[in-house]
Amino acid sequence: MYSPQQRDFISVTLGNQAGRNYDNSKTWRRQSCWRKWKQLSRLQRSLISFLFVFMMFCGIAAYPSLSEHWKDTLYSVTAGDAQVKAFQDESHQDGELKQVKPAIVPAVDVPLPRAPPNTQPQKLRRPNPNKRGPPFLQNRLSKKENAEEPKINKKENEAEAIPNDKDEERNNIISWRRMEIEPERVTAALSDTKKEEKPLPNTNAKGTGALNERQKAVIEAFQHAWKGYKQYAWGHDELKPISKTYSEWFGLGLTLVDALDTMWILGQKEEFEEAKKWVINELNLGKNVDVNLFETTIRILGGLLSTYNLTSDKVFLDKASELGNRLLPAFSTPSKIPYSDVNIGRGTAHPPRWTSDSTVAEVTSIQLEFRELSRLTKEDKYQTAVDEVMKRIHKLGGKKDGLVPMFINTNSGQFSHLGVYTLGARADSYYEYLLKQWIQGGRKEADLLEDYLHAIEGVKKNLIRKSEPSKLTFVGELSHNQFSPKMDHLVCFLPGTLALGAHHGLTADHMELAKELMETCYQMYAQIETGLSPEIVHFNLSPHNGKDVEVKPADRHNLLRPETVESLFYMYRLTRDKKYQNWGWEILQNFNKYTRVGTGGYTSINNVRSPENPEPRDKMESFFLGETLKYFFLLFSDDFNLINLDQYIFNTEAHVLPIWIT
Ligand code: DMJ
Repeated sequence: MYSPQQRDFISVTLGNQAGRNYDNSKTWRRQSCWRKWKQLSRLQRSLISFLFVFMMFCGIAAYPSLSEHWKDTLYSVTAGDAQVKAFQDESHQDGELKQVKPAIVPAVDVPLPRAPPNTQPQKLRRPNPNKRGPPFLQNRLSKKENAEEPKINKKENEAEAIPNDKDEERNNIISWRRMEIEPERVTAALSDTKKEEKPLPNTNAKGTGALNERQKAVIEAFQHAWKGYKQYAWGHDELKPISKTYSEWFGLGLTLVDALDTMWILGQKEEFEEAKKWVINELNLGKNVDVNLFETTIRILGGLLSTYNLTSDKVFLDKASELGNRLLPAFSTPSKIPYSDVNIGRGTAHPPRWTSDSTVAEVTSIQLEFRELSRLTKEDKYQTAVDEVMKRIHKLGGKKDGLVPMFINTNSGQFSHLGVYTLGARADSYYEYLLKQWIQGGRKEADLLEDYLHAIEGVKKNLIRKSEPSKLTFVGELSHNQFSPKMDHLVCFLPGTLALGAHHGLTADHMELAKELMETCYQMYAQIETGLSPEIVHFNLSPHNGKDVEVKPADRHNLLRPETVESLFYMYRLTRDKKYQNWGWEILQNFNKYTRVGTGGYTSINNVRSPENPEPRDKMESFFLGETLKYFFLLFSDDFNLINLDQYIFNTEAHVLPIWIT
């Protein structure tokens, strides 16, 4: 039992003495303390002395870090005060006091490097999962208002802000086998963005002011296409506008999801809301179905991520991460090169039935989406899986001057069917994604840039020729050292990609090549009877033949593909030459003339050489809404802030992803 007399601790009472008036006299305090001290036992006095010395010692030891902390606290409170005050002022405006925001530590703006300064692995800038709003908005907020943003180490930022001579040198010119990246060639738009505070980028037509006639024509075309889809194919993959029914590929509402961000950009609010409800209530990602990893990634995952980035509506991110998880089994292969097909319901993956190969373009054109998913979810696994593919392909033998074969084996991890090189089907977007990943990551990943530059040199050396008689520059193919003057319409992504690279600081001759190839892609439409390009053309190399462009009977179809319009969009944005808009306008009119179906929708056609009977194929591909119409709309817009190319990149299905601010 505890007895009040028995004390196993020392009590020191320093309070006022009862009954004595407190007069705050120093003499009284001195005398009183001394008396108290004398009354203490020796043990008590020693202990107090020891405690006193100990505390002094601790105080001296802790002084440096405490003073830092005090400085920081003072800094943050001071900086935050201005904003708290501003908020309080604002709060009072409507006459009532609102809750004051907590003190805010201002984040420091880290400039986007002008050239790839190092080869360090890319660090993701993790967003706060609870934060909403398009990425640029988030970055702006983080500067001023985001109290949860981790405080950036001041010293680190000072070091970045004041580069030493060597850093400056590295930032100015990077050599790659005698090739120079010249930052001064970065177009005015990029430099301007750094200098002045630009308004928030517009992400839909509502923010752009008046629409011009051509943009209105695109909206009308979209509404017509959507009308057919809604009436005859709602929730299914593709519209068959002639037979007024639908076709199913994966059973995931491919057209609907592919078109979400187009609706947003075109300002089709009602349609967007309706489609969003379908995504929430009907989109079943757990169904027992084999899907193609690449197509599902670029169209559905890309579509969901893009829509999330534009709208900040978390429902799209949730769906995207569910899909990302369901696609991951594709990467469980002996070589880490993913299988082409995955059953999203069962979580099993496999190559196509006839081979254990995957297509090179397919395994190297899923990176932008998986990397962005990692950034948004803070889960590394998506990025790790796709980065591994790029690392392996970077090191792989079997390339020719940076050009890759079309197939890769999922068991051995080696290229297969060596000796055929093309920028068309099965390889195209490998090149596109090298550049775009480099841009997405803040232009730091040197291997990507090196592979891209090497490949473009390989294209120039092995695949570029001029046709006769008009000397159109085109990209042919190489098969076991034999040149073929065959060019897929798919290759028409290249002028846009080259121009984008030049805009981000690569050499000016990329832009020159882009201009020449753009002219060629336009001629692939202009020289054809319907004014629409066939799927594949063969260029004439003989000075004695009359025409530059030849079309084989099997290649006369047009699938409403986007690549030429896509490149026209980049070329107009980056050169401001109106001829690109005019060329696009001609093409849109020809789509309306030969592919529009009266009852709703557009159809691919079998014969671009027959204006009398273009032979409708009865299918509207999802990319017509996801890509072609979106690029038309952006091409005709003179608001260069509508999906600003310094803040966003497009995936290969025209879905909008942010460039990371690193
Ligand atoms: C789209 O799915 C993508 O653009 C892909 O990169 C190539 N094929 C179609 C459009 O032609």
